[in-house]
Amino acid sequence: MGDFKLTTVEEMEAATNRLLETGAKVGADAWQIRVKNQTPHCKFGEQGICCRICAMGPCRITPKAPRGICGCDAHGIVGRNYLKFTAGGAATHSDHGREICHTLYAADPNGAYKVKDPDKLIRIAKEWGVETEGKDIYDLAHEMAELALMEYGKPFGVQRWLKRAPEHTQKLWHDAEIEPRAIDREVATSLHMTHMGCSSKPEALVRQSLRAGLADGWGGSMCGTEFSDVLFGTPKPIDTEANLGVMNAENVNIVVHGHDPSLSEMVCEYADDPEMIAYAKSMGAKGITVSGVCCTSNEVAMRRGIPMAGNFLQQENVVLTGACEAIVVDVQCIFPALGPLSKCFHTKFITTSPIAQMPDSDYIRFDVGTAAEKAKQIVKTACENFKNRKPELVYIPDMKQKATVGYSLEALVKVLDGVTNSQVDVTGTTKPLLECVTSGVIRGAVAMVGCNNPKVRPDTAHIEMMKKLIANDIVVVASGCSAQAAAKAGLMDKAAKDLCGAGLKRVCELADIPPVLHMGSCVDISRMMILVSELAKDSGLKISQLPVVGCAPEWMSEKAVSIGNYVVATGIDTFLGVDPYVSGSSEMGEWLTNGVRDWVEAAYTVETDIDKLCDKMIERIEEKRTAIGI
Ligand code: XCC
Ligand code: SF4
Repeated sequence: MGDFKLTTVEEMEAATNRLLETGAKVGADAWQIRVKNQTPHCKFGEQGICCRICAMGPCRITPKAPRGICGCDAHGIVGRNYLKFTAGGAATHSDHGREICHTLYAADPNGAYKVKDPDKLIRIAKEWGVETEGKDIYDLAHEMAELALMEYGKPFGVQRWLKRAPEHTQKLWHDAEIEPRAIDREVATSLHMTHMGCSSKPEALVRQSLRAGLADGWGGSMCGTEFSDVLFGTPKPIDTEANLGVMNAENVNIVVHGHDPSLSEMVCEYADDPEMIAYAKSMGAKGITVSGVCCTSNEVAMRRGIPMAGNFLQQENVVLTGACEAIVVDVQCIFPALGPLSKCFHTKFITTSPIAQMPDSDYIRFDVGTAAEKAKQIVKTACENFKNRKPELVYIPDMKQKATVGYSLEALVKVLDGVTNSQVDVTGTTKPLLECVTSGVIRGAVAMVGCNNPKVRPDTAHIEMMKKLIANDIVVVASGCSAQAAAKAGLMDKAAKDLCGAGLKRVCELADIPPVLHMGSCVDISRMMILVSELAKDSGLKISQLPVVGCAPEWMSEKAVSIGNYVVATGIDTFLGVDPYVSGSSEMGEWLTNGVRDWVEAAYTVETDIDKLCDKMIERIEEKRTAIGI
């Protein structure tokens, strides 16, 4: 086994506790403290049976008051809340995708944003029936960006990307009337349906939840992923490191946090600039270290090998090291707590997006036109802040793991090519992977995604489940904060193959991959949707027949529910470790865990006991294998 050893959750917790001691010294608040203040949570909220969508309320459902003032029952209230939750997530992912389309529209061979993967752009253009012959690549980029932007508001027709799904899946969507039309329309329709006096029938609300989810995964998120690849390059396997130890006490530390790579790409660019490095040195530092938190981190890790400082519930920890000169954020999953927290240290909390403005931050508004200049300003500000560090407060836990990341679908197909006996005929398809699955060398795959949530001991569910899955020869593809949990623990180190069953271990050796594959940020779950689509097409099976399931054991955001809905709607059984506020309605529970199966051949399982959740997934994978006779 060599020297390889996973980092345990206990070790990570010990490091966090040491950082919280620093926090206590400077009077800092922390989520660990706030959770206590918020416990117990409101029971009505937890069960989803509180309604405040009109000013006759708020209404709460109790045995004595089974209906709100308008007469809506628990099922209607829970259903509307669930759809609103989904719409919030779909809007958020899709708006991120829209920003990327605008960045593509501004791409310029002499400007800050270039087309780094012209081949991919041409491939998508052909897919969309756009003439590419003899066209300047930037003209094509602008034309494609405009077409993509039209997908958000076109009056007629359904999403262009749906054509990527197997015909069977497209037919299911059509028959169930859940094909997403314009992306923004599905969000608006959802909010229309949940207005006072519109839908209160669970079936209708669940149907629209799936549709709004699909507008995200097969619409806005897919735009985000595909055009980010065009702009910044399609990820390829690359080595990096993960956990707080990637921060460097002698360097200027800039932490990028959020989701949109447009900003972080530029910050990384300038942090690498010799002029900036010299500037950092003139301030007494040895150099500049950029590291990341959350999905922005995943984006720049996948494309540049920028190390990952941590995931969602570690965002305060990076400031608590006392060695963070600037935490630069764009959008989503950013704790407002970073404002007051950064004031306890020398850290500059730099917000950059009109979408995510927060008190106690320095707002350096970032836009595509001024990207280069603003990124430079941010890096300079961080360098100048180095001298304000309080050395007595600096403590960076000596904790990091190696990780190989960057498994886009394109990269995955390529590396797995090496695993087959018949490599010549199957190049460029998922057949090698299918071969491993049908022969039983790999039993199946789990897509592990989503956040941290204090309701689950942070990272434990992600890490423990992954360990068990790979030991059972089930390959894991991961994204978002789940991927970072894996990387921090060491599960994305190729040496982690030693924790696998014999079959998966052999595959890891042959393909030279880790057993947990980093597929990117949360919008990149669209990559997973394309992967299963390709697997279905190449095998002649339905997506729902593949021994593949999805899992979000520690999820917390609206985006995660939107994702869950499109993963289920794509035909993949999805396992949740946190209840989506539906326990107050037996009908909603029944629709989500069973009823939707009639439309899309998949459904949810909610199980808060993590051991059981994992066993249920393994069971489901084995059931699917038996059903197709492999
Ligand atoms: Fe946010 Fe994407 Fe969740 Fe992590 S996993 S906490 S949504 S950063 Ni998306
Ligand atoms: Fe109460 Fe009905 Fe208004 Fe909701 S919509 S707050 S249940 S009266």
